[in-house]
Amino acid sequence: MKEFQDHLLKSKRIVALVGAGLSVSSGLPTFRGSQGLWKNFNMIDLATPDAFYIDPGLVWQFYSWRRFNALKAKPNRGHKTLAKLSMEAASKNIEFITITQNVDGLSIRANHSKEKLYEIHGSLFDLKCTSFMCNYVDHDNFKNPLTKALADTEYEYDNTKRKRKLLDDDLDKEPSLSPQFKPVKEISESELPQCPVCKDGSLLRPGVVWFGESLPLRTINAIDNFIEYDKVDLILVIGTSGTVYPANSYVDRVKVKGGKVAIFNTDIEDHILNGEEKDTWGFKGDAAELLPKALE
Ligand code: BJW
Repeated sequence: MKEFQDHLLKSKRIVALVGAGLSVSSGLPTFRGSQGLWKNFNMIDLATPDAFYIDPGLVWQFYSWRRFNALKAKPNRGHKTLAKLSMEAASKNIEFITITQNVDGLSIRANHSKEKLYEIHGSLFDLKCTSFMCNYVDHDNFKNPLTKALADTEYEYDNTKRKRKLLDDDLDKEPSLSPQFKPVKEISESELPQCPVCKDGSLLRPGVVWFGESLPLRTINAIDNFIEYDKVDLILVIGTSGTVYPANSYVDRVKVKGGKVAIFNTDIEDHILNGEEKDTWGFKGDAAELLPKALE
């Protein structure tokens, strides 16, 4: 930790690369691993453009459930530490950005600087039109439920005990994973969110990036500029398995230019923990606990 913190103090350009592990102590599940979302559901059936085309009612129930859980969750100390850094960086003469793969909106709710936050996989709270002819996007839509048909879905697959926990105010204190998603009913297209500007009544879809889709170009360009413009001294890799491209490419791009890496994860390979990976520190544990200790 001491060696890492010495480097942190000298670092002038820093990137935080964030994944689902950061929100675990807020009560949200990861994707992979034994408790992960993709262990229980086939991602092809839920998180691809084809899935939405085949069964938009199923996909909307999944995302309605995710929106509900994210709205009930609260930012944890890890989100707050990064948010604080984003706000104080300029006064410390540091250039700092957070690249988050998370769509849960918790970084923004922790008061992370919007300018310095790149939500590369979109947001559960943006809705966008499915028509190629239409650019309509409804940003920051926190309505819950989005339509009458989606109203009771989150309750039907929530057991009473868990429902009480979700509505409690102390998710920060009690890490617990969200209940399982079970689609409960068939919902027709006319009962789903509709584009208000399209005359042909196109559906709105969740504003997230599904497999096989391009990431928002402006966001990707801004990140590329930050990484390529000058050497990044340090990349903090927080709660991500690094399975998904292009997020997983940023670490190597920083390393190639001489930057150092600090990993915060509950699961870290031994050779990293033993200090055998060049220019890489590994801190094993809950990111919400580790980040305040390491960065404040
Ligand atoms: C803790 C913790 C605690 C637990 N504290 N840590 C073949 C076919 C089609 C596509 C491809 C293909 N091969 C490659 C591709 C590309 C594809 C890809 O990478 N696929 C791989 C799976 C192989 N990528 C894409 O398709 C992307 N698009 C693209 O590449 O377009 C080209 C392009 C690039 C650049 C510019 C322009 C164009 C799109 C990827 C979209 C990913 N979407 C999802 C779903 C988002 C919507 C939703 O949320 O439903 O994003 S998938 C899912 O994975 C989600 C996550 O953001 C992402 C990353 O997951 P993450 O965050 O790492 O979570 P986990 O669960 O994997 O890991 C959690 C970690 O936390 C673990 O390490 C735990 O140990 C740890 N942990 N508790 C700290 N308390």
